[in-house]
Amino acid sequence: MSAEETRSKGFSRRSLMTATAGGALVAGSGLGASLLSGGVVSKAHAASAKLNFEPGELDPYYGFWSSGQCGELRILGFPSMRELMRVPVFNRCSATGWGQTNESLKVLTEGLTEETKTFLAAKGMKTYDNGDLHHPHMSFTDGTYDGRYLFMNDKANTRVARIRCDVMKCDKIIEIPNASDIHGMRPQKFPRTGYIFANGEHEAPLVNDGTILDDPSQYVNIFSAIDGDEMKVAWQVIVSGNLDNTDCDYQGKYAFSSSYNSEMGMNLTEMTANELDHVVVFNLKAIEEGVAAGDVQILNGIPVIDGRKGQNKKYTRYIPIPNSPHGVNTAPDKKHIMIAGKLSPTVSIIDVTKVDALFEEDADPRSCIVGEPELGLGPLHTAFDGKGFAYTTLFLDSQIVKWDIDKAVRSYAGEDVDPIVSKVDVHYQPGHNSTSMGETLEADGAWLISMNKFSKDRFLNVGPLKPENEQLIDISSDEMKVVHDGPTFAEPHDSVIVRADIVNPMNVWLRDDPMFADAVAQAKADGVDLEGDDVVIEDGDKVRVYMTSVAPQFGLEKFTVKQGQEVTVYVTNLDDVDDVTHGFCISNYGIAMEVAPQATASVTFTADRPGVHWFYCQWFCHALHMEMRGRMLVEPRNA
Ligand code: RUQ
Ligand code: CUA
Repeated sequence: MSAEETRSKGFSRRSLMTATAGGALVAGSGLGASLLSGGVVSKAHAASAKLNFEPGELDPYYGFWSSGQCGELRILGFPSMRELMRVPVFNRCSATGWGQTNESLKVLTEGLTEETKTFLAAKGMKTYDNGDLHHPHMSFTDGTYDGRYLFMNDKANTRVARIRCDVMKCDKIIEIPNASDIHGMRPQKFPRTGYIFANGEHEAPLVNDGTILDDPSQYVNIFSAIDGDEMKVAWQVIVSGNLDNTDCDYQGKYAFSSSYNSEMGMNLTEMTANELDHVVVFNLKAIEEGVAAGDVQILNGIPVIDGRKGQNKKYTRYIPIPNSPHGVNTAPDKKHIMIAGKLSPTVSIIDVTKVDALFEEDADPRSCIVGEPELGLGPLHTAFDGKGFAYTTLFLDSQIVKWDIDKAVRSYAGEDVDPIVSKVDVHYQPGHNSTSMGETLEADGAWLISMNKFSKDRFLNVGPLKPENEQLIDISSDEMKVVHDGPTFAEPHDSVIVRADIVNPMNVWLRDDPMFADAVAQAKADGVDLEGDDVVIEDGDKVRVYMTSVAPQFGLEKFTVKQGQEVTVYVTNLDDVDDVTHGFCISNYGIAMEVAPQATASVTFTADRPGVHWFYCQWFCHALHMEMRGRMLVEPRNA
């Protein structure tokens, strides 16, 4: 059974438990949300108006939160802001064994370049230990979330990862060759995802092997389009200026990336010298045609197009934008894209229907700008309510400004109207903000979250390192109301808020899930029935220990290995009940992992410490959970 079929099987099983058949249909078939009845939307909307949840009451939205330097993805119930789960991605996780189990190591290593593997191996490492996860975004079909995947970037080690929403586990991580330090990242909105657009933020020599060092004139920046189904880089474009944030239109024609350093400066003075930086427009069809026609160089197996300023104008256009633009956000009106000025108090509005004309000879690159309202100091990111209003964070002013898109356009055209509706103070220095369903065609205008970089005096003092502060804002009326403060640990940059009916994870694993296909294959080769046999197989210097778990017992009360043998323990959790997760921890061996219902998890280590070592269940599963233990007996080598 293919991964795709496995997932659909999961979805159909879930649909039995799902109240809204429409949600399951969309999730399972990958069909558009156009199929969703208005009733589903308005039900969520009505439920979303309330903030206080009774014990046991479920939230109307999922919040998917980045965690910055922590490298994981967090799942919140929204708007209650209850943290529900942490999904390890670029980090190590003591609880789940992410970074230690064979299943997670496969995900963490298979997408690395050979060069990186060699570099890490020299340090005795299999994969990176850290990540810097800024931007989580869900896959789209027909302009709205489809509940299939979440994608996210790692700025620290130039990677992009994917989480399967049916099990809420990361199933792919790829390093992006040729690029340096992926920052802005967005999925294609239409017709579907499709591509994941990923910005290389920092400029470097295209072949970065030390031949070119302190010669910035030879540095380039790389924009990547990743195939989100295959998790492979489809093509790349060399650009002028660095790349910060990115988004794309609802036509499926263009992607847009902001550049805060069009100067290609190497220090602060150089980087902020120009009055105008730019946004790069990527013409997707022209680039695909260029790739097909072979107008590329192949670098690390990837077709790379030259889209630098003054090069082939078919592929890219550079739109001048006031100093150091940052956020790029597409409005649900299908027409406007907001570029936040950062050092300029303005947001520049691009009209996507005027972008075709930019690719004509001698076109004025600013002719697609239809508004540039002055909103306040330090505009960083913009969110939308689907009612014609935009909400921009003002980092320096510590405010959110609500403004009228139509009035901003009319005022740019000369009419005497003020686009600003209202402002609200936030605490303090907001970066990203997100509205409920706000980056989709189904933006519902119920809630906005302001992700503030500083909390200062808002909470009890915990020492010099302070939490950040996220503030929940009711945007159902013109006056925005801050209704909740939520401290967070480092550093949730960005979030998406997704209607709950779109997300339908399974309750237990399917036994044929691809996540543990390797374990299933090895067991088959060993003639072992994972769901019944508790055996130890000795294979030269290797030992494979197969055991089942059913609360409150492991299938083996002990197993014996010889010092120096390479041991792989496979634990299959036969419990088929919601929430009966077991753990497997070997004391004083640094081994620990999670084994969720119906999953198989495995870990490989060298038994280099002789003696009696208890293994125990490290996940509270039963009244006799403490008794769920056994012994690993390691015979000394010279005994
Ligand atoms: S960026 S605070 Cu890393 Cu998302 Cu704007
Ligand atoms: Cu099994 Cu605790």
